Amino acid sequence: MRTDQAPVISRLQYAKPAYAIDQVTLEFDLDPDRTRVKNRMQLRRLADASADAPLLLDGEDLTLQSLTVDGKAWVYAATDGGIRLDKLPDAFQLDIVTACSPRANTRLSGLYLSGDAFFTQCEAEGFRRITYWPDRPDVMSRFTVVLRADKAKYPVLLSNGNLKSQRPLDDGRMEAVWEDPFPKPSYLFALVAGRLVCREQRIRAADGREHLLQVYVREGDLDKTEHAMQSLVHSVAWDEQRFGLSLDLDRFMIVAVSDFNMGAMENKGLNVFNTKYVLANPATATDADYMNIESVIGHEYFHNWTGNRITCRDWFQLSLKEGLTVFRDQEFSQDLAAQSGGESARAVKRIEDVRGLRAVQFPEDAGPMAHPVRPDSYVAIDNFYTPTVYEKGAEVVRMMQTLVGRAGFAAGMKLYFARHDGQAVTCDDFLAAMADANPGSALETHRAQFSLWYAQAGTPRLRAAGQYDAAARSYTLSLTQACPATPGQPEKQAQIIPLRLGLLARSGEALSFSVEAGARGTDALLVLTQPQQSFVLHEVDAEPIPSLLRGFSAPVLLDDGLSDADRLVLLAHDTDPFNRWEAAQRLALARLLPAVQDGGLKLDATYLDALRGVLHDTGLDPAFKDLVLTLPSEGYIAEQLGQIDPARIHQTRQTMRLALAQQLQADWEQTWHALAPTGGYTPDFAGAGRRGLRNLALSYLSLTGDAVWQGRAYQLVKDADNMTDRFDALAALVGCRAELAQAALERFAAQFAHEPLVMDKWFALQATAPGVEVSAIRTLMQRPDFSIRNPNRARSVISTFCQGNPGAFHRTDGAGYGFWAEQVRTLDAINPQVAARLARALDRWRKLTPSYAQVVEPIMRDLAAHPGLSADTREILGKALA
Ligand code: B3K
Ligand code: ZN
Repeated sequence: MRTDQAPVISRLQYAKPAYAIDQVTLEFDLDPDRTRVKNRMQLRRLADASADAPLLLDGEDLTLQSLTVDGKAWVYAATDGGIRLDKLPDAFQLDIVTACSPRANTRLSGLYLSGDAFFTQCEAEGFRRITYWPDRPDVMSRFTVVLRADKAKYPVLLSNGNLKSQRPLDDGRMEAVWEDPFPKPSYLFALVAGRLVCREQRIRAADGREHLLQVYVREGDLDKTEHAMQSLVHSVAWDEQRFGLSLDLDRFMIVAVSDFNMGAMENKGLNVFNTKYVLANPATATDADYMNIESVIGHEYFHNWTGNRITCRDWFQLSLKEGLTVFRDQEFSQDLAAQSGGESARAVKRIEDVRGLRAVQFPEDAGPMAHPVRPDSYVAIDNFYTPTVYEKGAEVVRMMQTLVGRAGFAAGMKLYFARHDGQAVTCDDFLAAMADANPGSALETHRAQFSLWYAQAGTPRLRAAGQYDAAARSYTLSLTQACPATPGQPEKQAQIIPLRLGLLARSGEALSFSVEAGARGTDALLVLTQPQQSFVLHEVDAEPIPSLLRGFSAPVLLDDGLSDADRLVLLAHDTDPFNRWEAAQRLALARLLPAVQDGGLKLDATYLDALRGVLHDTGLDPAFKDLVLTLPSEGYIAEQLGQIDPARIHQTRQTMRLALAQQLQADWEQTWHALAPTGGYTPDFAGAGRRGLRNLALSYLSLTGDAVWQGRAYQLVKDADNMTDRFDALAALVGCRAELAQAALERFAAQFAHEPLVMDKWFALQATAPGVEVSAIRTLMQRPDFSIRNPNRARSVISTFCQGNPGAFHRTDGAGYGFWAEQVRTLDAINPQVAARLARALDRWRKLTPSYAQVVEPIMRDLAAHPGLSADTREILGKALA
């Protein structure tokens, strides 16, 4: 058990393991209250370990029944969090028998129950809750797993790898034996046992090998598995085509579980998924759900190579697998979107990813939890599955690709596998492979500087200023970079920043230019390496408007010094869709920010005309228009301000939404009619884009208070043939506090009472309602279908309110904060991982204006002083209050 004084683990303390476990056989006698685990390991002391090196085994919440070395009882000593064995032979067999209680395991880490079935979650440190083991990713072993359980209750028995045998036992139980041919770290172990059904498909891969793909769900959910299976088939094909990486197992299984701490888990050959990222049919899932399923299935599948075949040496290297795999799933989704929606679909996907990065990672990088992509220390590693490790980590990998090109990146991946397949390695090893495969590239030349992206926390700020010399036909771009101090890192060094850019004439035409003599074009990549650096662009025929950081070529905050007029040109004409969207965001911020500070929002005709221009541009995808016409989120607006008054931000944004609704009413109406569905529902890029924009129109039109439009929304809640339209219509009514909202909510709940994932949306929608009171949140939590033990349901109400509804959560009377503290405490006793995530809702309280901050502080200090809080939650609160 972790104690109050849980130690800080430092990256530089890394020491190699002293023993290897070449082979292990685990025998499980599965029982909800007392599962017995017989663990037989073949160990050998490693060559560079000293002869008296102890063997350290982790163990948590286990009852130890017996322990023998080569068949003889052996003395062991208890350590903080496990046991230690001394005076061991060079090579030996270690047998350990333990018991654990899956039913008592409310943390959902280790072996636990969901409904009547058994599931495991071992990453990062759950395996130690199953058996004693050196629970660290650099110990890789070959696993054989024997599962025994009551045949009637647990007819399906699954583990990693290949099924070797299955037979009924005399006592009414069933036994299954699984063997994983690949050595793996303990965090990739999994077992599942229960009443499950599966969709299966056989595929023949490009190399001719046959594979069996299976998606396991509870009875009754089989009609929601087709999209998951299709996504898996696409994932297998994509990794072969793009990176030449094929499936290395005969059988690949996905299992859906409704009690799960996060999205999904890449256990070797047996991925376990939150039902949210598997189950979908048009009646229950939205377009966004379909998209997310595709991307999470891709993500977990891609881990098979980037994570499983090559894994992390220690948990500080987490981004080695996560940043790289997020990059891969982003590329996968872009490629798939482009197959059906062309290049503009790719851009839409990129904009969505950047929007996500800015919404969650930038704030993290600017707050008390700021940490490098490769952190230097942690108390609870589960607290470091963060947007920085994942999303910023993916941007770092993307910059490598930008610097060496797509072919160069593929060559780097090849070298990475040639060097490290089967090993547990570091972020440096990945960077080295990329650089070595691309001699002479900027990445290779500046490799040491590039590694600062892994080492330095904080979002670099980039300032750009341009000067045109008409006589010389040259444009000089002066760039300055600086990175703010973050906890433990007062000083920063200049980083390498790839900056893609183009130039536009005032008329909107792309201007060509050359960076070096000879190569004239309309787009170029500059590589900034100095704190201050100027670049001269030649052969520029007119004073340009620069379009900088195209495609968001680096995860930085850019001050481009452009005027409103410049941005209007970019919005109307930039050939880079990302920067067109970015121009719209900045134009909106230029109107929102002064209004948050001084009140009095003014929307000028030029701005409105520009939006109109986008809305009616037949050359643009509806999905892109949807992004352009959606205002920056309250969180993103807050990030632009020194001090945050969440209520004012909310009111100002609502005022601007209402103004856009009213001033563009005719345009919204036209959009709504023009995008009427033409056929049945398919969740493809084009269809989703049309629905997205049409439903955005509906939400604006409902906001005007017009009874006709609210009536139309109600009608859709009643009769839409798909969940996207039904739910968006419900959200439109709830979002404008329409009188019809209550009736619509009730009708919806009655219809979907037996669909937990749909009800999660229903709960979440009410938790984000403008102005919702804490008492209404408590009422939701009193419903019989609310359970704080189910992470999806707890998050749908509690986290959504505390993290997704800043306008209602932050109140100067502290009602929201008191509720938050109470829920963190309750959840912490049940499931520290979920509690610690919720604790982060207020980690940036110091940025709030004093009227809020003064109220938060005592509540947070009081919570932090509560004895018995988990190390996870304590770490978050400690950093927030430091
Ligand atoms: N690797 C898992 C995350 C495990 C989280 C443990 N707290 C899912 C993923 O990133 O693919
Ligand atoms: Zn991952």
